[in-house]
Amino acid sequence: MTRTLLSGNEAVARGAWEAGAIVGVGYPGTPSTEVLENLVRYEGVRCEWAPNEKVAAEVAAGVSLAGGRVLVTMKHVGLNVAADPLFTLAYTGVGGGYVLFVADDPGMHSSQNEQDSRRYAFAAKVPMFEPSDPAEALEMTRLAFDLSEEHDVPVLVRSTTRISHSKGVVELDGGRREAAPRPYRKDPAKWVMVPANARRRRVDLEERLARLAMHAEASELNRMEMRDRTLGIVVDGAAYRVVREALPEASVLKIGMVHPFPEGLVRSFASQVDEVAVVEELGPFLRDLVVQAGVSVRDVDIPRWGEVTPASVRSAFGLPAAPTREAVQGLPDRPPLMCPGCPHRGVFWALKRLGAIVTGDIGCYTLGAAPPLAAMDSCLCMGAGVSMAHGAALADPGRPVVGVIGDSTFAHSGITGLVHMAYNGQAGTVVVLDNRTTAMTGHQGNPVSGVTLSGEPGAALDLEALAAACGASWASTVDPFDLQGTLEALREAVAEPGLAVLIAKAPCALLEKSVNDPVAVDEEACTACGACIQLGCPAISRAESGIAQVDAMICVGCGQCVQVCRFGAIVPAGPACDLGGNAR
Ligand SMILES: Cc1ncc(C[n+]2csc(CCOP(=O)(O)OP(=O)(O)O)c2C)c(N)n1
Repeated sequence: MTRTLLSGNEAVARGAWEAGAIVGVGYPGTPSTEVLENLVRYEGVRCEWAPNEKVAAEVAAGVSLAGGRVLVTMKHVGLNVAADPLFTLAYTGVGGGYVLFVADDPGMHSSQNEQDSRRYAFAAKVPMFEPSDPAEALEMTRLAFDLSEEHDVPVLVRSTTRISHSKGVVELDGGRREAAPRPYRKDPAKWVMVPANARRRRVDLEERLARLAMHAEASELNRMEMRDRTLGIVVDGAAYRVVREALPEASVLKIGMVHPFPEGLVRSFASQVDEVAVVEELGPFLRDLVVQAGVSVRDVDIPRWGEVTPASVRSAFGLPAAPTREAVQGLPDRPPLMCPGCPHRGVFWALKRLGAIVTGDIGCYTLGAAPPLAAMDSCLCMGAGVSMAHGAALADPGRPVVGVIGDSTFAHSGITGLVHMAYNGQAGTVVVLDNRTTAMTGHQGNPVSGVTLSGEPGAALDLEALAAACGASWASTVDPFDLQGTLEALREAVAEPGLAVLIAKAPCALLEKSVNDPVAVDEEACTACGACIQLGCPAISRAESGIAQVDAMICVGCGQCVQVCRFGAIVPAGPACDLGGNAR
C-alpha cells in the first residue's frame, strides 16, 4: 500500500486507469482539464482531445459499443454540449463501462456560469457519484465503471473546483485491473435508437433505474455518521468537508450517490435526529429532494451561489465564525490582463478603430472586452461569437459587425456558425484568432494546431481552405503583430460584399517563450500622449511624470507599442538605454 498526495483530478485519472479504461477522451475546461493530462501518462490508455464535448461523448459511446471501458471528461458547460448523446445513451446503455466525469465550478473561478450538473443526472436518468475528496474521487471513479457495466448505464462522476484542484492523501492499494472483455455483439434493439426500439429501451431504463434505486439505498457511498443527534445534516460533494470543519459535532448523512436519490435512507436518518438541515452548494436541490422524501427540513440561510465556506455554514446556523488565520494584507491586485506579447492585442487594437459591433467568444481573447481595449461587446458561450455576429447584422444591417473567435473555440463550435452564415447568404466578417493553441486552459493542442493530446502531430485544419469550403467568399491570413496590416485587412474584410474570414495567426506568447530584447522609453521624445497605454500591455505604465515607462522584466519586445508611438519614443533597449535595475 502506497500513500500519496493527489489532486481530485489526478485521482480520477488514477481511478480510470485502475479500472482498466482503455480510452480517455474529452475537451479541456477548467476545472476538469488535468484528468486527461494525467491519464495520458499511464500505460495502456489511449487519450484524445476531441474538438468538443459532444464529439468526445460520442467517441466514448463507440468505445463502449465495441466493448472497451472509457472515461469522458469535461467541465459543467461542456455537459450542455454533450447532453444530446448522453440522454439517448441512457436508453441504449453501454457495452464496456462508460464514465463521464464532469467538473462544476461554484463561485465561477473560471467559468461563465454556475450551473449545477446534479440536475443533469436526474434529467438524463443516469446515476451520479459525488466524491468529497481525492481519495473518494479515485474510489468512486473505479466503482463507477463497475456500476456502469452491472446496470447497463453511463455513470456521471461529478466534481467541483475545490475537489478537482485540491490535494489529499490517497492510498494506492492496487494496480490496474484489466476489465473482463465484453466483446462487441450486434444488437440493434439496444443500439439503434429508432422510435420502435427507443420506446422499449425507455421502459427498460425505468427498470434499470428501479434496480439502481435499490442499489443507492444500500450503497456505502451514502453513509450516516451519527454524533450529536439534536442536529442531522444532509450534505454532498465539497460541502461535506466544510460541514465537518464548521459543525464537527453534528450528525451527517453524506450523500455520495445523489442519483437515484436514497429516499429511504434519508427518512431513516431523519428518524434518528431531532432536526434535519441540508447544506449544499448551488441549492436548493438536495434540499428539495429531502423534502420530496417526506422529511421536514429546517431551512438555513446558505447562499444559493458560490462555494460554501466554514464561515457561511456557521453563520447559517447562528454560530460565530471560528477563528481563522488573518489573510495576508497589502498584496498587489492582479487583474486578468492579456500577457505582454499576446498576439490577440493587435486584433483588438485594430477592432477598436473600426467602430464595429464585435460579438466575442470565450478564451484568453475575451480580455479584449476589458479596458483600455474595450473592443468586444459580447461573450455568451463557445461558438456564439460567430453565430451572434450573424444575428446582430440581421437586426442592425447599417453597422459593421465582426465575430471574433479563438482557434480552439472555432473548431469546437464556430464552424457550424460559419456554415450558417454562408448558407443563409449574408455578408459578414469573422476573425479567427489563431494563436496555435488552446491558451486559456493551459495550452492544449487542438484541431487547428494539429498537436494531439499525446503530443504527436495530427492533421492541422487549413483555416483558409475550410472557410472557402464553408462558403466564405473572402479568406485571408494576417500577422496580428503588424498593427496597420491587421487594420487594413479588417477594413477589407468588412467591405467584402460576401462572407469574409480573417485569420489572425501568431503563436501565443507563452507557447514559444522566445523573446526579443525589451523596448525602452526615450524620455526626451515621449509626449505622454498615452497611445501606448491604450494597448493594455502590462509591461507599459505611466511614470509619475505621466510619460510612459516599460517594465523590462516582463516586456518581450513584441514591438506593438513601437508601432503605435507616433513620436518614435519607444525604442529597442540597446546598451545606450537605461533599463535601471530591471535589465535582464
Ligand atoms: C462548452 C465549453 N467547454 C469548455 C470551455 C472552457 N474553455 C473556455 S475557452 C476555451 C478555449 C480557448 O481556446 P481558444 O479558443 O484557442 O482561445 P485562446 O484561449 O487560445 O485565446 C475553453 C476550452 C467552455 N467555456 N465551454
